[in-house]
Amino acid sequence: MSSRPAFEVMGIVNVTPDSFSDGGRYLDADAAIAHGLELAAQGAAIIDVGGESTRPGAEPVTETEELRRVVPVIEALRAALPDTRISVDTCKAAVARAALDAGAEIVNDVTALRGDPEMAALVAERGVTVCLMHMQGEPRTMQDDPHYDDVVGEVAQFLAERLAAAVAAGVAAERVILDPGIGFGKTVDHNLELLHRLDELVALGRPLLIGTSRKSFLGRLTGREVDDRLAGTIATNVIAFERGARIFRVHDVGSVHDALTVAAATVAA
Ligand code: PMM
Repeated sequence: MSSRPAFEVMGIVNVTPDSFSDGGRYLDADAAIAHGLELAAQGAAIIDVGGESTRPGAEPVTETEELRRVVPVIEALRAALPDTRISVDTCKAAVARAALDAGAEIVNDVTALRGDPEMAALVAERGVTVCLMHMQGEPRTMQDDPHYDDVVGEVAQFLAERLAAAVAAGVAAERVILDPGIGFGKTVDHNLELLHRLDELVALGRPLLIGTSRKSFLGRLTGREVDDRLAGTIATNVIAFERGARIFRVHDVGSVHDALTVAAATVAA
């Protein structure tokens, strides 16, 4: 029983008016902080705090506004949760820098260090962990007509290249998490193919993060609205775990943590 494969649940706190499933719910700092505390109590090892929505069609947010949204939340969570890691979901180096100063220790950059020319140097200099995610296109237009000849091969190649670029910029390879970016410039079939062949991404040798939580492909498969996609979220996370993913970015931390605890126990049995 003691050799159970480890997993970590990353709980999502979106301090945004327009994220697709929880937009507007935690825009107020106190509500966001209370939500982060609740997710930690439910078993989140990491709390991911974001101040800019990356939903398809989302408009960019100014640096000042993003800082205003995330920094007080990170400061308060850091003070209240000494055993929980905090990550900042941003592609702006200035926001990442302020978040790290406020106590975050992971940078979750959905542009995989391509969005801001100063981001790679910042991550290298601070020696922090970075999540590099695949995205085809940019949030405003990424779902217009995504196309791949071989989605898994192309995502794997992209992640390998971004890992190499990070290392070339001075980031330790051991500090890198990789993420195929479910829903970022991908059709339903692309997302399913990535989940089906996840082992090809695990072979890149870095921990894999998966974010399927409440995403639209689950709605397309089940006919469920965004607040009613927990079963699909659990199914995809358990399958991703079984295929080698190790970090699970979700809104419904308690339920997914329970599901992964059971999945991990069966793997070890
Ligand atoms: N998905 C969203 C935002 N940030 N970060 C990573 N690393 N992986 C993801 O899949 C991901 C992300 C969009 O979901 P949200 O609007 O519910 O936060």
